[in-house]
Amino acid sequence: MSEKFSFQVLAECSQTKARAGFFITPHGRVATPRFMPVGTLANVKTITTAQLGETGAQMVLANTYHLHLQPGEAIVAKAGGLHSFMQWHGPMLTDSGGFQVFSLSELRQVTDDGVTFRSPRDGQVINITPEKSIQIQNTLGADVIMAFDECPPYPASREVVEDATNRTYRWLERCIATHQRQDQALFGIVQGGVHLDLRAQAALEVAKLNLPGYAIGGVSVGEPPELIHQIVEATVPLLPREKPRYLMGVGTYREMAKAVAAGVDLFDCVIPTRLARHGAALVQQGDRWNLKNTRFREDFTPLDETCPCYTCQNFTRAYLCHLVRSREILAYTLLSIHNITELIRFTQRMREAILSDTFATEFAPWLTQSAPTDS
Ligand code: PRF
Ligand code: ZN
Repeated sequence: MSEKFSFQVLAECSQTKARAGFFITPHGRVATPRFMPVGTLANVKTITTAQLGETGAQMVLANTYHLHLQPGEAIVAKAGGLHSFMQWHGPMLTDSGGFQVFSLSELRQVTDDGVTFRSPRDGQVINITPEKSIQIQNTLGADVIMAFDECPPYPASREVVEDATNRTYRWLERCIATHQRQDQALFGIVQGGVHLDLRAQAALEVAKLNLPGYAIGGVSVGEPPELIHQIVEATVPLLPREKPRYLMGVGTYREMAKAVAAGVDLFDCVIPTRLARHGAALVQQGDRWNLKNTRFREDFTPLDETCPCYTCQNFTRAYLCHLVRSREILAYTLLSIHNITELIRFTQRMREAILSDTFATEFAPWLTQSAPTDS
């Protein structure tokens, strides 16, 4: 494992805890900080893998929970694994299914053994344990696989959060014991809800296991954004400097900027593709434009003059407005390409600013902002 994965810190900001680096995987390196697009079912919704490559994406996510239900990991393995199945030849990460079982399934029951739930597809009763999640992820074959965790809802009683945090740790030990492949890196996940003492306990315990990377889970589940930052700022310093840190499910400008300032390297979120499917574009400064708006009907300028994406290089706001109003599928494709490019560019700009040690001044407007403008 040690030769196949490494994390190099290239530069550290002199005024914040931000760092720029490279996360090296068997399918290539990821320049950090970086946003990772979500390809739940081995595709990023409405765009082709070739288009995905042109957005600047380096590492792409897929989901254990969804792929286990359809088409099943055996079929992905027969195709030669996830990379070959979806023809993405760069780094990939699979989420463990823990979070998705909790957010998507009905009638779920959690015990120390694992989670039992009814498949939303066909009502079949399914059981996923930490061992099963790792076996599925070993079969799918992403470069990074995630520990099977329990993400408590918000709000939840302290007792519920404490139980979930402790169970997540016991599950992590079982994930480590099950994990077989040397060409896959297993990341641990820190839970702990909004309780900073539980976060600290979980971070210290997980950090001791000497894993190739660490994630902060259980945030952005409905709590006020200020709490996200308190949690991130309390957790990150307890994680080793020389390993990548991944903040799960966060992808708004302000939250990413503040997390980068605290020392986070990787992000994922469905926001860019979900907004696209609602006819919305992410524009600089974190604004969201609804392209259906009549103000765009005769606007023959690109969405963003400074954006290098296929959409902005070729089409006008008027064209996008027309496609959205006509509910053409191409609208969602073109907006997804732009929105993903835009979020990756934002993280790339942070990286460049860290490398030239201008991050703290250049991103000060985001770092000092208290009210969210984009969530
Ligand atoms: N755990 C896992 N995946 C996740 C989360 C988590 O807590 C979150 C929380 N924002 C997003 N995705 N396994
Ligand atoms: Zn664009």
